[in-house]
Amino acid sequence: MTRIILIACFMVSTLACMQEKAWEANYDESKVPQYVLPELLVSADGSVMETADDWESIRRTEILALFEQYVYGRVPYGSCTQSNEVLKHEQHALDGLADRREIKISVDRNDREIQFNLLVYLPAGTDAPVPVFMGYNFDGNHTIHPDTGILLTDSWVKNKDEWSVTNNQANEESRGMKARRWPVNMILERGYGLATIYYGDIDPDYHDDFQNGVHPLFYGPGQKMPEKDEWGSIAAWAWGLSRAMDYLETWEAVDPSRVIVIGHSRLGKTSLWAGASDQRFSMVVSNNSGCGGAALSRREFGETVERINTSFPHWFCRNFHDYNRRVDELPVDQHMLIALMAPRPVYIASAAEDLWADPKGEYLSGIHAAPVYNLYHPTVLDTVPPEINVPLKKSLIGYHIRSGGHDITRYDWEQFLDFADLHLNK
Ligand code: GTR
Repeated sequence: MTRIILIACFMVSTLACMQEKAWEANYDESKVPQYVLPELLVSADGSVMETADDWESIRRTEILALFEQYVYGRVPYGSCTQSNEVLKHEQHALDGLADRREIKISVDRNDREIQFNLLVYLPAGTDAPVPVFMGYNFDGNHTIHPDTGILLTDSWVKNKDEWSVTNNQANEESRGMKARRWPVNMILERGYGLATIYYGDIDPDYHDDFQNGVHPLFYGPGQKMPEKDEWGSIAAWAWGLSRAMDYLETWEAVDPSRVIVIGHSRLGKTSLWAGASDQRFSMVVSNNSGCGGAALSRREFGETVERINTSFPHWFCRNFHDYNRRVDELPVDQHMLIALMAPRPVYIASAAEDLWADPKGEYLSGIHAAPVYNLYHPTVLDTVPPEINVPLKKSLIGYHIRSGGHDITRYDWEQFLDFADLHLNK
């Protein structure tokens, strides 16, 4: 009997394994399914949105609620106490180019607390409040620049042999290791500040049924994990950006009407959701954000909803998993996420070799969001994507497809800076 059960188990797991192996990403345009996108400008009761006012008072609210309920999850109700402490302040950092601060932000609720460190570089010696790019980093604030003044994070970090990080604790060897992705000096020289946080301070990026990070602060009595429509990690990271924004709003050296939220890859999904859910961000940048970010889910090109929910069960709310195999029934698609930024400038960046993120699907989201932008200003995007390395910056939906692979480079930042110069009245 036991033998039969064992054999049966073996067969089931072998089958499951074969099924797993059988999945292959589609990279063939001719195999993209026929799809119909959900209506952007028709409200749940069938009325057509004709003005920006209709959009803002009716449809925008509906769409935001749909994304909360079915994709990213809503932040649970209830307030927290937030306190901010400047841990370090150096007025002549980076050889006098920058004023650097690190601020510890603590959020308390239900006798629990999380803390995160906001690292901010502002151009030194400027009197007027400055615009600021704000976004998460993947490996700790100390990795974005060799500057020895940056504190090492105490939070859990991914192990990396090449940096000798083996016990999930940051070390000196990792200082500056991601500097290539963060052209701090150029950003400062162009008159912008840079604010960044290690995303693992808010919620470590591995699936633990939401026992660590910010989620438990919001559990009701006896609650062990978020409800099906409550936040996954992406919504938690977006929430963290809003808490950092709360702080920036109190700081006279920063212009709160010109804070640009930026992110690469999973953190690009995060910057989009932060920009959608918090309209204090005046410009939004998505770099190679792909599935669950700028790319249309219904194209199922490269990474799919099923694939992302399987590989990263903690990123989205559990309701999203119900659509793994019926993406065409999702009440939203990602062009609606881009539309939630309107009329603020939004920039979508793709990379030619980053097919997993579906560059064409990222561009199409911009095209299909344009009708909402058009309610405010004429916003026209060509139906075909631009050539590689030919950025589109004039309209409020900016776009480029860079040569090369999945990454955020100096070239990308140059375009984001130009786009901000153009649209944030600098
Ligand atoms: C990949 C994931 C992508 C993207 C990327 C990243 O493994 O499939 O959706 O988020 O990670 O964040 O680097």
